[in-house]
Amino acid sequence: MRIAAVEVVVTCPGRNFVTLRITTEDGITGLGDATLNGRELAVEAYLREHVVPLLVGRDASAIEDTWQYLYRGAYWRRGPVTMAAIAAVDTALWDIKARAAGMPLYQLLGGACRVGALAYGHASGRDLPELFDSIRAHLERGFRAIRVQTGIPGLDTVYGVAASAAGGGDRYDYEPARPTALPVEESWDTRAYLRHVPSVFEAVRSEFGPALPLLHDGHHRMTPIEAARLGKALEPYDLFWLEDATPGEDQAALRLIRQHTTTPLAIGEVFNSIHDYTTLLSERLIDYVRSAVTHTGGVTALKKVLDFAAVYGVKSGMHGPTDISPVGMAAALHLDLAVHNFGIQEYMPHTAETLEVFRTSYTFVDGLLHPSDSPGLGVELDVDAAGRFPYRAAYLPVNRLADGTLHDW
Ligand code: GCO
Ligand code: MG
Repeated sequence: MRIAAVEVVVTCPGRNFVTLRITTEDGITGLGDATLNGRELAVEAYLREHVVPLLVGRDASAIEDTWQYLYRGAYWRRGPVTMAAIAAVDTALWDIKARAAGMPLYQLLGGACRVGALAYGHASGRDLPELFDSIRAHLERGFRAIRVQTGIPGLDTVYGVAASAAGGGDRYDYEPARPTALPVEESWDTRAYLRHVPSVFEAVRSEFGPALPLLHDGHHRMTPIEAARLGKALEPYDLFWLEDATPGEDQAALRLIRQHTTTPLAIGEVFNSIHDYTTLLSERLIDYVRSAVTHTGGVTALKKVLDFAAVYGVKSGMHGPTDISPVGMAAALHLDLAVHNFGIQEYMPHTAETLEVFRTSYTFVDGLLHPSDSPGLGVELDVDAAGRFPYRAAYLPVNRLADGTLHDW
C-alpha cells in the first residue's frame, strides 16, 4: 500500500484549518489535522517543503516507522510546528489503515471501552445573569459537564468569555483567534481575578446544585502560589478540574500547587511531547492530560502518553476547542472510546461553514460524543468547498497588566 499523493489544504470556513490528505496507489485517502492556531502557515510550509517529499512512495501501512522517520530523522525534535506536522501524517495513516480494514479507527485501537465520551461545553458570562443563561443554554443543548469562565469586575474583556450574551443564535462560544491586523490586547489583574472567582463558583453551585461537573481554565495566568491559593479557595465547590493554573513549561510549579490543594489539576494543551509529562506523571502532580492528537504527534504518540498516564492513575481530558479541526476532533473521539483511562472530552461545536467543508459523522447525544462506526476517522474533506474559503490571517490575543507589562494569557 504505497503513498501516491499528498496534499496540504489550508482553508478558512469561519476560522483557519490546515489539513493533510494522503492518497494511496489503490485510491484510499486519509486525513490528518495540522492546525496550529494563529501560526497555521508555518505548519503548512513545514509539511509542504519538508515532509510531503519524504512521503510519496512510502508504505502507507508502516505507521510507527513513518512516525520515527519524521521525528528522529529530522534531528530537530519536538516543538509545536514539527509535532503538528507529524500528527497530521500519523492521523492520516491511521485513517487509511482503518478505511482499508473497513472498520472505525477505535476498533483498531482495541475497541470501545464505553458507549460514548462525556463532553464538557464552554459556558461563560460577563456577569452572573449572563453566565447562568449560558449554563442553562448548554444544559439544554445536552451538555452534562460545564466549563465556567467569568468576566472580572474592573477588567474590560477576559479571554474565554463570549463577547455577547450566550444562548441566542448558533454561536455560544468565544473564538480564540480573530482576523485582526495585530493581536487584540486584553487586560489582566490576578488579584481581582482571585477575589472574584470563588464567589462565582459559590453562586453557580447554589443555582445548579452539587452534582453538575464544573471545570475552570486558569489559562496559564497564575504563579504557583496564586494557583495554590485558588485551588484551595475552590475546594468547597468540588471542581472536576482546574486547568492550566500556571504556565505549562514549568513542570516543577505543579509540585507547589499540589502540596496545597486537593482540587484536581489538568494541564497540557500546549504540550507536544511525552517528555513534557515525565515529572508531572511520575510524581502524580496532575489528574488529567490535556493534550490533543493534533498537537502531540498524532494518535500513535498520544496513545503512548495516555498509557504512561494510566500507570499513575491519571486520565485523559483532551483539548477540543474550535481550533482542533473536525478531523482532529474525530481522531480524539476514537482514542476517547478506546483508552481505559478516559476522563472527559472538551467540545466546542464547529460552525455550519466549517461543517460544510468537513463532513463529519460523529454524534453528540445526551452529553456523550461518539465517533460513529464509519470506516476510518469518519470525516470527509470537501476540497471544492474548502477552496471557497481562502486563508485569512488571524491572531490569538495578548494580555497586559494595567502598567502595560505583557502577561501570560
Ligand atoms: C481551551 C483553551 C483554548 C485555547 C485555544 C488556543 O481550554 O479550550 O484554553 O481556548 O486558548 O485553543 O488556540
Ligand atoms: Mg485551556
